[in-house]
Amino acid sequence: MLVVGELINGMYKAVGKAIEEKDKGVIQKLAKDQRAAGASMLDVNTGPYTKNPKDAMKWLVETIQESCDAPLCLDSTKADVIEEGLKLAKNKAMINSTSSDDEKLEVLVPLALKYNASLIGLAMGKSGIPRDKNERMEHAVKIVTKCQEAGVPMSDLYLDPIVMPVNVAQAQGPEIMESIKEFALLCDPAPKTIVGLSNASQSTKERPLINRIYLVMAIANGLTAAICDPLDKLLMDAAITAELILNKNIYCDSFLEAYRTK
Ligand code: THG
Repeated sequence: MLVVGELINGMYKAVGKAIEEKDKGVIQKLAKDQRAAGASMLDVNTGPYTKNPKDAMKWLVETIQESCDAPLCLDSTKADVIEEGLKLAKNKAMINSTSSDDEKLEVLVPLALKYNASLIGLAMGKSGIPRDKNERMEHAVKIVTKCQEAGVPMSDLYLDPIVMPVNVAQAQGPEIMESIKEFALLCDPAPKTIVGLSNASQSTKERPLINRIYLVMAIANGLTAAICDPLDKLLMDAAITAELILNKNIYCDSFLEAYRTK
């Protein structure tokens, strides 16, 4: 599974403060620690309160790339903020994200092609958060079709069912699991799938437990990538073990170590 480290996000108080004060040390430590813990990519999100998100994105990308060579997942609701990151990214980047909204697709699909970036497609449109699996499928079909027409390979498309907190949207759990399974059936070769895992446990008392079980269940339904906290070692161990049981990786007694060495 592709692990995208979630910790460089202005939503976290310490990160928001580091962005404001241009404190490189905080960001570079988060980048290195997440890499060392097994993140293949790093999510980069300036957070909701940044006054100048374009400058913040530029500073974050430069700061991260001074300290490590991780590919970046550029996370913003604004296309111009994402492009600021794309211009600077040294490795193949990921665009986080488009929705099925035409205005979004018309800007972000060409951007993915221009920079040879992969693209996250949120299964939602203008009308907001999807209510069930059928709505998610409708949005996903629209995104897949648009990408196929434009020539974005399905191996570069990550469909996101939009994970909702289990405490306020408990009924969405099964809808989301089913969506992950059915996204992969939309075409052949199949698009990939991704979730923002920590959404699931927001404002709950058992965050690590919910995240770990949620991730294992999503993997069992075919999930191929997750934006999550790689510093939660038990979460990472759970993901590696789930993939062992699904025969996605080599069999041996020291499979955790073997996976990490690889
Ligand atoms: N899909 C996609 N991208 C995403 C999301 C998604 N990017 C953002 C988010 N969702 C995934 N990343 C996070 C990062 C942090 C948290 C949740 C999801 C989180 N933060 C603490 C909180 O809100 O309780 C912050 C607490 C603090 O201040 O320390 O939970 O779904 N494509």
